[in-house]
Amino acid sequence: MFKKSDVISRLIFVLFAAILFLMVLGGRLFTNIEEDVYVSEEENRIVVGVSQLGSESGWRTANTESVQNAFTQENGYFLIFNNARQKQENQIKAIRSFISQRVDYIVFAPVVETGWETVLQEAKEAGIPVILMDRKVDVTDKSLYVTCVGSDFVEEGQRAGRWLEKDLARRGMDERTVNIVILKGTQGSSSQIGRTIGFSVVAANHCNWNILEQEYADFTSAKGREVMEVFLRKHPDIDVVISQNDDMTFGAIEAIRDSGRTVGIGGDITIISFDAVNTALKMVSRGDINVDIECNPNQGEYISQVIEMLEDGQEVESQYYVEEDVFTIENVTRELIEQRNY
Ligand code: GYE
Repeated sequence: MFKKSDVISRLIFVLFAAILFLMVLGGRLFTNIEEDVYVSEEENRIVVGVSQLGSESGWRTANTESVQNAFTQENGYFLIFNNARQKQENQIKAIRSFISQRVDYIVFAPVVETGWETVLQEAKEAGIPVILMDRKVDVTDKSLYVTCVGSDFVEEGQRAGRWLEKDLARRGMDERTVNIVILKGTQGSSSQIGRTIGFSVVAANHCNWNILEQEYADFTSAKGREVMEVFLRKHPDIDVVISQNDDMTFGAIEAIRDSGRTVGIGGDITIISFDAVNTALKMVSRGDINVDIECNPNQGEYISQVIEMLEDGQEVESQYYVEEDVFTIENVTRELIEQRNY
């Protein structure tokens, strides 16, 4: 037989166990509800997979920041970002992973123009719209992407050519032989291809423009310096350097100065650059870079506007160009330099 006190203590134990069990169960239920709320909040966000091609230049860093600032949680987005480190295969892997995660949109800056058909076809079959950022792809089926947001690179190249035309005329050098070297960006990239075409269209009108050599320098400062050193050794009489981005320009200017020559306004070698990042604009204001053809990296905002239009069911155009200017010592102001945060 049990003692009365034994029965009571057993009853208390059972009661405690029951309370504990209910607390745990209640906790579980509560957590589940919390998770459900979290998941449905995620579901309301627009999930964007961004494949950035790399981080080779100051321009690229600014482009990445622009995307990260546009696709924030506060703006209603969930961003999955991948940096491909200049490798097309990494971009293809990233896009495949976005497809398997069933993102709502794929945004990508293709490192080169060719070789995208298969992966873009996979995105299309999965029903995921693709928006091209900065550079373009060379595919016959234009339905493989919705639109492109970026720069008119041929126009940028022509702007460089037109500036040189005017500058030579102003200095009375439009008849004399002008020796030019070109530092080109990543081989096969839209910015390299477009800027090269644009400049050569203008150069074709001037038989005195003598293009000594053009070489790829990958849009990096180190490679720009290396290639420029080779140019300087081979050609003692360079008049003009066309450098397809600011980072290569920085390296090239170092090489020129090391060789004992001077750059910029009144110098031995005229410098034509592209991008117009903060450091380069300062060099324009000092006369070290003669002209900088602006390339606008702030594309995140434009892309989110395109996504909003698509969400509303509106038609979008096949191409959106960002606004860009040309900077020389005449129009680079202190305010502009202060405002340029890249
Ligand atoms: O000019 C360069 C970058 O494709 C416009 O890529 C872009 C170019 C830019 O590395 O700095």
